[in-house]
Amino acid sequence: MERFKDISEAQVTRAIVDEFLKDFSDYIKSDVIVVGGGPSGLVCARELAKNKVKVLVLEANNYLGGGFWIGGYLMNKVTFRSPSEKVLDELNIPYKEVEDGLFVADGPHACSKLIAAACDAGVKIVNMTKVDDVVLRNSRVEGVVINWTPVGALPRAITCVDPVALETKVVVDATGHDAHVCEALKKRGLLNVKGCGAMDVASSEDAVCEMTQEVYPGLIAAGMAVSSVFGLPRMGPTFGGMLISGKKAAEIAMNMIVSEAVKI
Ligand code: 48F
Repeated sequence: MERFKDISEAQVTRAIVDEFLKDFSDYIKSDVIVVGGGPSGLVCARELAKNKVKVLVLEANNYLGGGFWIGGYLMNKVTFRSPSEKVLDELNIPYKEVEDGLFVADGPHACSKLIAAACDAGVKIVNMTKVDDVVLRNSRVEGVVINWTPVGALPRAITCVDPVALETKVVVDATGHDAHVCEALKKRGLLNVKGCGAMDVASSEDAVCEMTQEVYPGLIAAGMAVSSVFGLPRMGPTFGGMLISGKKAAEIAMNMIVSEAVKI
């Protein structure tokens, strides 16, 4: 059997530290920061990266995918309503039509394909990093304030750890039901976040896609964050609206970047 190359512990550590810091330093300024690596955030980031936009995904968890691994009730089948199967085709995600216009895919397969597609398109990802606040200048969101996720889990007595900030032209809040970035504006009375409404699958997905928009200068809401901001009905374990909302958010971000108004 062929022997593994002789590499020391120091070399392994240096490879990790050097490569991480090189990427991190490069993305202290970016075109778009997508907060949250669930289905809407990943689709949005992929679209942007495909269009050569410098995009960073910040994810609080170790793993990406948010609620996309599991459908409902801890069962790992995810559903999609027509016409969102077109996005599944684009991502080469296998699915089955169980009713006219209702499609089912395996959660792990769909989610891992989406993550891989985002990475393949050139999306940079920093995980275990929680967005705590926004950078706000001249009534515009121009960045995010971040800390390592574990810092928030430490006892208060030992958590005097200041965060750092990243600058960007556009922030996308794709943090799901929590609408965490929008909440940072709400607590200052700058944005109303209503909280999502009761479940109504039939109307929810059209509503979330229609209402995906810039909710405050420099800040776009995508996915379930849109439902939370505008009090739209929740949709439960059907994901087409998340994928298409992510695409729309990317389109809006592109337009914002090219518009003269965005200068940092
Ligand atoms: O919740 P999530 O999957 O959001 P989504 O893209 O999709 C919603 C569906 O999964 C489902 C649904 C409709 O089908 O009802 O719930 O809108 O993913 C949100 C991601 O954001 C991360 C979180 O860990 C998850 O991976 N996240 C949340 N808050 C923060 C964050 C934060 N403050 N900083 C960084 N990441």
